[in-house]
Amino acid sequence: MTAYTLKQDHLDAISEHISIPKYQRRQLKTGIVHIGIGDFHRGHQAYYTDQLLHDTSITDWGICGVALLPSDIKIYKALKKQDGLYTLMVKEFDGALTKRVIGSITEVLFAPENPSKVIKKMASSAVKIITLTITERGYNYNEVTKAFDDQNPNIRHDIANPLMPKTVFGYLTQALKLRKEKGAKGVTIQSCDNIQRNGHMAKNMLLSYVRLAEPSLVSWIETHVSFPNSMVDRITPTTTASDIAILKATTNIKDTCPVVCEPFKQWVIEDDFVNGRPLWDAVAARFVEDIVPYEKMKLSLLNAGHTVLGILGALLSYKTIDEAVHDEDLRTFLEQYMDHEVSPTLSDLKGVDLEHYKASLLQRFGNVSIKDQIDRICSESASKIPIFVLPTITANLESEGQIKCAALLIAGFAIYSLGRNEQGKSLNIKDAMEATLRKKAAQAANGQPEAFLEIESVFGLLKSSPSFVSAYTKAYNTLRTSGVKACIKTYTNN
Ligand code: CS2
Repeated sequence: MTAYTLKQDHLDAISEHISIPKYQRRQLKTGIVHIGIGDFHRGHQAYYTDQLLHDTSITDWGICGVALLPSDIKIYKALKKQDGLYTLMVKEFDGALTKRVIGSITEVLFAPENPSKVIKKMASSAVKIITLTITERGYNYNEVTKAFDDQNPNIRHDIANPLMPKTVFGYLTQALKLRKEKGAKGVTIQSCDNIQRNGHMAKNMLLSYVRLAEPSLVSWIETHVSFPNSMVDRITPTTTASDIAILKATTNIKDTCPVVCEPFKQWVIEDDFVNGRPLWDAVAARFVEDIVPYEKMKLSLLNAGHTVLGILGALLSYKTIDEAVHDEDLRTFLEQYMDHEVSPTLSDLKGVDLEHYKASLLQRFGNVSIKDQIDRICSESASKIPIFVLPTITANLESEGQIKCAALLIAGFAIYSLGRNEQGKSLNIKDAMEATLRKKAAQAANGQPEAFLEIESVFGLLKSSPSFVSAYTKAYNTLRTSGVKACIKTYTNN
């Protein structure tokens, strides 16, 4: 069978083996600029939009994908070569693979190569929405001061070089300034990141930047730009060489950047769009007035659940989330954490069957086909823990609720940060805070367990809570003396 590189001109040739976009891609107008064209965006928002373009005759919601960071060059080049096309490989529970070519990304730009092109694109009047998947760290929020980090060298760079920005804030500011000057309509900035009240976060951080860099723009933004909160959910493991090979072997497609994902997907969005929006609700996205309870549920159960399985699973030498959740002891421990520590903090959640949600998470984590990498989950834990786990601990400390499982998790993270698991194998710590984590973990192992809690940007003021410090120290010492298995067993037997 002749193999074809995935490209617009080859779509007909490959359509015998895979479902392809049937809509006229070349006629689509770019209505959305998306920053951050990684797997999460391409497995989720770009998929929903592709589905919508298929099901309707709408032509004004093509996506321009922007690769913002110099390190995004690889994905930019791959997508550029493929005319924005890529394959979505959905790994079903029964092992079946559903494949489809996604066509909603119709343009791709590499910001470091041509900043002014990106700014002009974001300012074009056809563009009505700018969406963001820039990761937890991308918001430049300082957990200690609870404010925008204006000392970040890239932020200082953008203030000094407004037309050659490096950060998302520099780009957005220039684009909004241009829109204002042209008298263009307002625009919606929609965060799709795993952050509680992600729209508020985007707005607050952007306005903080604008106050420093372009103060006269503040009031225009306040009246012309909306920032809906949204909850985005679909597990997208890192694509492996074997996924690419399977794709080639089962179709005649050479695709260097397919996305792998689970069948489940969910998108709940606050309906606050100043300049129109796609009918994503026609393809099962949900528009609601108040997103906060949904976000809280997802972040504190799914994402924190991943962190529990990831950190403790890594210490036990597991490589994938399904292996970790199929360990009976670990699963029971996770259930305890969810039932006794997270659920009580979600009492304002109405109209969602929490028990069903938790059960479905265990099933999703257990999907043996997707093999979600523990390395992926543990990466950047220092920015994930404050969002996924800390709010639960803080709420329980306030209400005198249970904190012992969370304390064990943090103690596990202190041991993980030593860089070796229980079998002495080295762990692949991928974290912007790696040096600090390792330093504090070493101090902890040297007879001062509480030293690890001094990393305020991760643990906030937990070090000043006597009940947390005591639960954490107890867990730390038990983990060190008895190991993860024995420790979680004692925690779940009581
Ligand atoms: C994961 C998320 O990165 C992580 O720690 O928990 O990427 C998770 O897979 C997605 O949020 C699922 O929607």
